[in-house]
Amino acid sequence: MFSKVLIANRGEIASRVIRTCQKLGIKTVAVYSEADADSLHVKLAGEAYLIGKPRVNESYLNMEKIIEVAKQTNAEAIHPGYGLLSENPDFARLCQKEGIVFIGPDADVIAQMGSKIESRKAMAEAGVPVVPGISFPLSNVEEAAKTAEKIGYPIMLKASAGGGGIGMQVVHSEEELQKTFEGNQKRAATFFGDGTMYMEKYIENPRHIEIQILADQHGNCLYLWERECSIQRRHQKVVEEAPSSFLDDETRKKMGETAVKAAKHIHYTNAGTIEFLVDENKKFYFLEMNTRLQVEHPVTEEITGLDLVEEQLRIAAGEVLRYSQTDIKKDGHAIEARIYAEDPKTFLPSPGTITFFETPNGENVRNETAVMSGSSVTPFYDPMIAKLIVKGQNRQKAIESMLQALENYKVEGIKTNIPLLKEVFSHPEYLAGNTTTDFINKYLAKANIKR
Ligand code: MV4
Repeated sequence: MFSKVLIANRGEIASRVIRTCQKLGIKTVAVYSEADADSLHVKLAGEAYLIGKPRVNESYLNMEKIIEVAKQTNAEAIHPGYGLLSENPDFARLCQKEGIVFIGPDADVIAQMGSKIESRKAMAEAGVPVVPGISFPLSNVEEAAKTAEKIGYPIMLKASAGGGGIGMQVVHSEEELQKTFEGNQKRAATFFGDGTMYMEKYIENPRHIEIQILADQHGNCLYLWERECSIQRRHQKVVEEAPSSFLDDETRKKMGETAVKAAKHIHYTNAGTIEFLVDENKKFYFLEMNTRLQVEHPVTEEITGLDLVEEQLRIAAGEVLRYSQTDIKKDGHAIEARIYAEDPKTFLPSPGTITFFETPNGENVRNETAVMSGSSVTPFYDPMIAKLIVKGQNRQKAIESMLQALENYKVEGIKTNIPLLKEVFSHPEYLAGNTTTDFINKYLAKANIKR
């Protein structure tokens, strides 16, 4: 095992990784920007180094600077957390070149899964169901129109380098395609530096269900069940739960085994997530693979009893997975709510100083946060300030605990989405498990006005 690890991240996830390192007796090195000098991850780490100005381009995304700190402090490995450099193949490659272990998969696998077209190709090859569509770039609108005719409208136009819904559009007719193709191509080129477009059949009212996998460097791979992440707004997840109330055990097992087949085919290592779209008939289709630890990993930890960061560290250090598939338990129901510093009416970020902060406690309540009374929320970073995770014997009990915990959650000085969360967890359609990806728009759009 490593004796010292650098955490190339900030906020709650940096604190989360430090906590597991401490549990395992691993020394920790934090890096921070000028805006984060008083942050919790800086206090918790064994050592902490200022790496630059508040803007991520001048600090948390400065690969050379982070590598330099790792070398100076003799850190043997870097945990990238999520976001920032976590899915940057250049950073993974640079670590490797400099003799530092990147805690994640191989750089080439990150690059392969970072391209939607390449990942679709690999998955189809592996025998994993992908959404009907094409796995080659569309060179122009004429080719797009011909392809759409074959697939059948409605189709979804997507950017191969895409993320966050940018360059992505549902198209219902050839006329609409003629109007929108080039605009999406341009947006993709601007945002991602790559205007490569492809298309898929549009799946209506899907659910977003993802499978957590763990793969060691010795060919062993496990699935850790699923998370349902359908409650989201503008591609920003708001609520995640495990298990999904929509899946039956047969589909669950099939999806898990499919995810393992996918991971083995690409020689995946470390923790990863295979995202699927699941239609009304429970047919599932590969959507994307995330090659990092995810924000919502705690719900999986709660039902399996595993520490995913510990497993990541062990895998990266070359250990063999200590479990077989039948050892992976699935106990109870866990729900995560993301607490955002945002105006619940306009959904705009609400930066400022948190004058009072108190999280709910209780046996079934877990808080992941790096803010406290007196912390400031700056506009430089993601507005997610905390995650509230609850566990219950079943979904209903977990929802009850969640509502109670939200009632006891105190944040003053800035606005948060807590009022929205309360509405989600008291909504009859949520209670009934009708959690499709349009939930917030469909059921809470009107409520937004008065909130
Ligand atoms: C889709 C889809 C329907 N059909 N693809 C949204 C994020 C991007 N990475 C993929 N997304 C979607 N792809 C086809 N062929 C619907 C979505 C989608 C969605 C997916 C997961 C979670 C929330 C979503 C919200 C809107 C649209």
